[in-house]
Amino acid sequence: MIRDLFEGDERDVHLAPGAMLLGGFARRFEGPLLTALQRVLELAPLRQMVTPGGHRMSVAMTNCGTAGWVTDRTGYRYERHDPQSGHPWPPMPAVFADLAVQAAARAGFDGFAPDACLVNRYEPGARLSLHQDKNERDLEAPIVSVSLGLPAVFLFGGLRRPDTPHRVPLAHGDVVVWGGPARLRYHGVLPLEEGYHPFMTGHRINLTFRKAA
Ligand code: MD3
Ligand code: FE
Repeated sequence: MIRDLFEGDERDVHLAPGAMLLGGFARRFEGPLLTALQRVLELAPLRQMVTPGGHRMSVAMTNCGTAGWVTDRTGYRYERHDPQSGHPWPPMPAVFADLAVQAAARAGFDGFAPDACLVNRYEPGARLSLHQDKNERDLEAPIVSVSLGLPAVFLFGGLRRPDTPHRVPLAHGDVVVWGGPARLRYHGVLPLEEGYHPFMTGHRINLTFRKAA
């Protein structure tokens, strides 16, 4: 596979108008990123939230930053406090913000100022069905996503739910910037396959940086 020939290198791949894959971009932040992530998870533990339809999500989530994405029986929204603890979400670590801002700039979005970082943890079998991200107030700002640990197959659809999605493999250290005409495209993640990754044994973590408020 072409991908294997480039393993370890950084590649910028234009996926669609407004969507750019920065292959391996997060690797240079790896150590400090993991340390900062562990601290966030201590302050705001991962939890499986419930959708408005009453389903428990297979992906476990938490947040850092001044706003955090939550779902419960009353709907999807951003909240300034962790509903589980009543405390504000942990502050966004500097290394998180640096990574997101640098990736956005590299993809052509200067001045990205994320105030929310959603942390998603996938165990084998966990998946995310096709959806749009539209709870953010400012849809002009891009979303920056960072994949860590086990690889996943990302589904990249169109602006209408029935549009057949493309399958994009995402590996450890890959960063994708979604903005402009790609910002409201449907997307999801296929069920995670079992595996071992030295950085995150047995699971995948995805960070998504957003301007929510
Ligand atoms: C394309 N997370 O948290 S990140 C999500 O891997 C989410 O955990 C996935 O979708 C994950 O909402 C995918 C990639 C992503 C994020 C936002 C997008 C792709 C996007 C917004 C518009 C188009
Ligand atoms: Fe999403």
